[in-house]
Parts: sequence; C-alpha cells; structure tokens
Amino acid sequence: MAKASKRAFPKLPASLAATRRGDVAILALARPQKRNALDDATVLGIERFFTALPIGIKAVVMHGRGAHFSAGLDLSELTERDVAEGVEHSRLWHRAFAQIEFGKVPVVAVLHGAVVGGGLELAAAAHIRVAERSTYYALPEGSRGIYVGGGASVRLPKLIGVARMQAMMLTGLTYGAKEGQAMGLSQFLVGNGKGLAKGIELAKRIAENAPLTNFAVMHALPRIAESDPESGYLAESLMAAIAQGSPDAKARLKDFLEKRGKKVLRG
Ligand code: 1HE
Repeated sequence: MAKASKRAFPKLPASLAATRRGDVAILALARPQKRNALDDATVLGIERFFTALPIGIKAVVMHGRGAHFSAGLDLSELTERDVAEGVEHSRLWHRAFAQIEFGKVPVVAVLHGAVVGGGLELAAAAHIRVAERSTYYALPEGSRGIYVGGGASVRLPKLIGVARMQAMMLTGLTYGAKEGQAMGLSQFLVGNGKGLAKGIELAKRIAENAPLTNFAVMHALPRIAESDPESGYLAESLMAAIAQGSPDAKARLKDFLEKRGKKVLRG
C-alpha cells in the first residue's frame, strides 16, 4: 500500500463520512435523506474504511446523521436479486462487518432513533453500543418477507438470547432504549444529543489502553468465551503471559509501582 494512503482515510461513498480526532476515527452514516439505509456502496465503503484505517488510529466511533442511526438494508436494491445473488449479498455484509468485530481497533457505535434490521446488525458488530433515549430497535424482516443477512443470527443471540430475537422477528416487536439497555443491546444509555460525546469519551479511554490488551479483548476473549473451558483456560493463560511480557505492560506496571500510574477511582 502506498505510504500516503496509510495516513489518510480511504475513498468513501457519499453515504459515509470519516473524520479524525487525534487517535480516534469517527465514521458517520451520512445518508439521512434515506434514513441511513445501507445500500451496497455503503456496505462496501464500511468494509474499505475498517480494512484501511490510517496509521495511529486506536479506536473508532460510528454514528448516524439525521434522526436515525439506520433504517437497515436499502430495500430498493432487493427487488431484482436472485438466490445466488442473495447469498453473495449476505456474504458481503458478513465480510464487511467482520472487519468491525474482528478488525484492528475497538469500535463504539452511537445509536439514536431507528436501529432496525441491518442497522441493528451493523450496531451488533461493534464492541460497545451507546444508546440515546430516542433509540428503538426492531427486526422487521418478517413483515418484509425476508430474513436477517448481516450476521444477526450469530451476534444478536449472544446479546439478547435466541428467544428475544425470535420474538422480535416473529412479532415485529419494537424495543425502546431503556428496554434495550436492560436486555444488553446497549451498554451505555445517555440523553438525546449526548451520544457522540459519550462515544468519543469512551473511544479516547480505549485508545489509552495497551494495544495488545485491546487486541486480546477483541480477538481472544470472544473466542475463549465460546470454547470449552479447558481450552479456554489454556488460551487465557497464554494470552495473559503474552500481554504481561510486552514492554508496554512492563512500563505501565513500573509506573504504577513507582506511584506514577493512574489509580482505579470511582467516577
Ligand atoms: C428507505 C429505507 C430503507 C427509509 N430502504 N429506503 N428496513 C425497514 O423495514 C425499515 C424501513 N424504514 C422505515 O420504517 C422508516 O423509514 C423509518 C421508521 C426508519 C423512518 O421513518 P421516517 O418517517 O423518518 O422516514 P420515511 O419517510 O419512511 O423515509 C424517508 C426516505 O427514506 C424515503 O424515501 P423517499 O425517496 O420517499 O424520501 C424512504 O423510502 C427511505 N427509506 N428506509 C430504502 N430501509 C442484510 S439483511 C437486512 C435486512 C433488513 O435490514 S430488513 C429491514 C429494512
């Protein structure tokens, strides 16, 4: 890759906008006139963005412009697709969202308004979800005669369980921000208009961690959690040893022992 391209964001479609605040990148879904519906160009742009983050980016915040995070799949692109193209399309979403979940840096999704269908699938690929009070969640695929295709069958049951996802899909039930928080769809709930600031604050904290710890949390933890316990304990011990053996960990531990490190204080 050319040197310059590693320092700048890759070229994105008009439906996406990327900015930078120090070591935090902010990706906006920027198609509010279509309620940030996700067309192919946008999903490909998301994949490109996360695979080619500029050097020095340590965390990403993702949010939506306008009154909604995302209305999900762009339904206008669906009508002419045959079965084989449908599989290919779903696999494109899987590939793109895998770059979020198992990409280079942790991702914070800031949610407001509609987080529905593929919009919820996109949010579920992030590591942290901050929801504003206006947020509501739905999986209206049933009423459209389709099925989730952006990874929801894998990711959502881990967040809310199979039964809740079945209820959402079978009934078209909508959950509000408070319910979503209680059931684990979001980890932070904030007032309307406060989500982006909270997301950036969290991303800045994440960016201060040792990169190897962030790597372990993103890549080792979810795999360990799904493995059998004995393999899990082994993998954890190896990951722990690798992390603590890094020069970064040594320097941070020394800082603490010599009274320079941050204390863990409430607030
Ligand atoms: C769209 C889409 C869309 C809006 N695809 N164009 N997703 C859904 O079933 C949700 C469909 N959308 C809605 O229910 C509503 O648009 C909202 C509740 C999100 C917002 O309502 P509202 O009143 O603010 O906006 P609107 O007037 O409905 O929409 C504004 C424009 O956005 C309008 O286009 P316009 O040219 O007439 O101005 C809408 O057609 C357009 N728009 N949502 C295309 N989704 C990988 S599989 C994933 C499967 C799914 O995601 S299924 C869920 C699909």
